[in-house]
Amino acid sequence: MLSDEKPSVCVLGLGYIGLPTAAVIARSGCAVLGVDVTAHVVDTVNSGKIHIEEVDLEGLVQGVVARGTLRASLHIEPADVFVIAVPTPFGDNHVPDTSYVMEAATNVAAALKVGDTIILESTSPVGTTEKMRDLISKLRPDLKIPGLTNDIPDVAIAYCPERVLPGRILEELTNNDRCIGGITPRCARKALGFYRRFVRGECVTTTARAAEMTKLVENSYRDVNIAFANELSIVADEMELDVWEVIRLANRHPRVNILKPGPGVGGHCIAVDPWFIIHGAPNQTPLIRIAREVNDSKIDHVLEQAARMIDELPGVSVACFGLAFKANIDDFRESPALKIAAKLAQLYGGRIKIVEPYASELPAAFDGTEAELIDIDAALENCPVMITLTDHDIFKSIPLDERTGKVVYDTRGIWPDQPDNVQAVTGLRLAG
Ligand code: SAJ
Repeated sequence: MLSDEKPSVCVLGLGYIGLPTAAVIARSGCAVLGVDVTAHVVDTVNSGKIHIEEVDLEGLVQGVVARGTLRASLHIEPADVFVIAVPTPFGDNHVPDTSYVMEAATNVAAALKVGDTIILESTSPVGTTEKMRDLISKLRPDLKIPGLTNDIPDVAIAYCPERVLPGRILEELTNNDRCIGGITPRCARKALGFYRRFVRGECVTTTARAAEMTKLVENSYRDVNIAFANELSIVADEMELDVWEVIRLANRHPRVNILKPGPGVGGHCIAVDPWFIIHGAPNQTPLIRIAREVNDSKIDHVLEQAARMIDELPGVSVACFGLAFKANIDDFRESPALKIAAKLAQLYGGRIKIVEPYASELPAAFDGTEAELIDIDAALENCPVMITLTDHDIFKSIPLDERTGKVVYDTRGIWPDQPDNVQAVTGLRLAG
């Protein structure tokens, strides 16, 4: 392949990152094959549709599938560039599980030819790209592998983390800076040439290990900062202060920017990635570990407060606003909102009503409970108690006169105008 020719690309994993990535690469004119283990995902993509919710993604996928630059399959095929975007969950005791990455690398090894580039995008513990390289070397002894040969290697291997924010994926895929870590500088330069085809942000090269750590550090930085906000909210509850007002005032300082408290931290990234650093350096990470624990324990704090409020108002219906882990998306993975609402449903049965415009039915966590999915209007008509768990824009736009007289526990601070006689802040102001 000459450098000005468009490479053929194979993207392994068509999830929240892999599918948008495949579509954006296909838009740049490269022939892309998306590979996934789920037949439903493959069929959906091949029919020009998508199985996830993401702004503008369906139109893009429809276009590139219609043009023939993107197709999906259950099986890998030879390509010039392989991009691995499979999940890296953790197992028992928060030990990172890289088995999906290694499985993908095994499949790639079978399809590799001289001149190919393999790029890992999945969030991974430091050293994973080298492990992947070692596996490929074992499976393909006929190839000269970077870092293990004194000759010019036959293939390039690099790590390039995704950094996109759900809800803004397409824009951020194109415009964010990328950090590209090569097993060798030559590998990094090869991968750089590929990303420059579809990334407008700056692409910076480094080592694979530094790039792996950079990704983990970004999400841990956010987790630690959210933990600070969550701890403040618990302190404010104790001191009967409005945490939102305190944060607003403190943020007027030119060098202070406190994030927002909430019911806990969710999603498959920020609540997971810090454990990869902790696992790699357990004795050097007290701050990162405690931040994780503070954010996880915020769920229990909210549950306790909510239960106290509900117990003081026997018999009334309670509307939980939101199940998604963050605003304006349909993603319920690792969602504190979902965990809290499901626990309340177990405790209070049919008194609990769920308002979630991004769900067409209640998730499995509610099986066996009598909780019911209702719309915003029904909640405002029939539920004297309202608990906000997700800050969807549609909830924010409910005006004060529709909330007047309600008892509100607003864990997200979406209704700052809620009068004092109800629960306008994370803390409760119940009589006694
Ligand atoms: N949250 C708060 N308070 C805040 C901000 C967030 O409670 O002030 C909560 C959210 O409600 C949510 C969780 O934190 O439950 C995570 O949300 P998020 O918007 O901070 O992040 P994600 O998980 O959607 O995406 C993150 C991003 N990383 C950073 O901002 C450093 C994104 O850029 C990454 O690409 C993504 O993780 C990933 O895939 O790793």
